[in-house]
Amino acid sequence: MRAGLVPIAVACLAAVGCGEERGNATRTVPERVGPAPAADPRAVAIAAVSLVDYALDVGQTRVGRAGRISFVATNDGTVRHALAVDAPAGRVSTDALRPGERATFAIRLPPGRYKWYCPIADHEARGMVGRLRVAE
Ligand SMILES: [Cu+2]
Repeated sequence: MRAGLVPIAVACLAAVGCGEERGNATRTVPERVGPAPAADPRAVAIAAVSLVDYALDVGQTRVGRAGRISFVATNDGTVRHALAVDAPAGRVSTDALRPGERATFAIRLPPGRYKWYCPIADHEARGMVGRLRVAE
């Protein structure tokens, strides 16, 4: 019996590192859901989103402060999902997340209203879309 010898995948060992700078956005690779979200420490706010079949289950649709906002997306559905935000410099998105995976990215957003959605297949049309308001 080899109980307890379940291999644990460590996502951050690759030479490319855990985060990825692209413009002013940083992203993490998908990881299994752990006890705490890996939010960007420089973020002024965290927007957490639960991706379900087929909706964005959001804790809030308003962020009270503009600036660097950390998006934490968890796939609580049964198929692959991702979270995308239409930011001023273009779309920023997580990779496709398998059920039970989580990923984050952080982007600097000025005050305004931003679309966030699942960019996979027809999921946006099926209801995985919303608006996030960033206050002054
Ligand atoms: Cu989806």
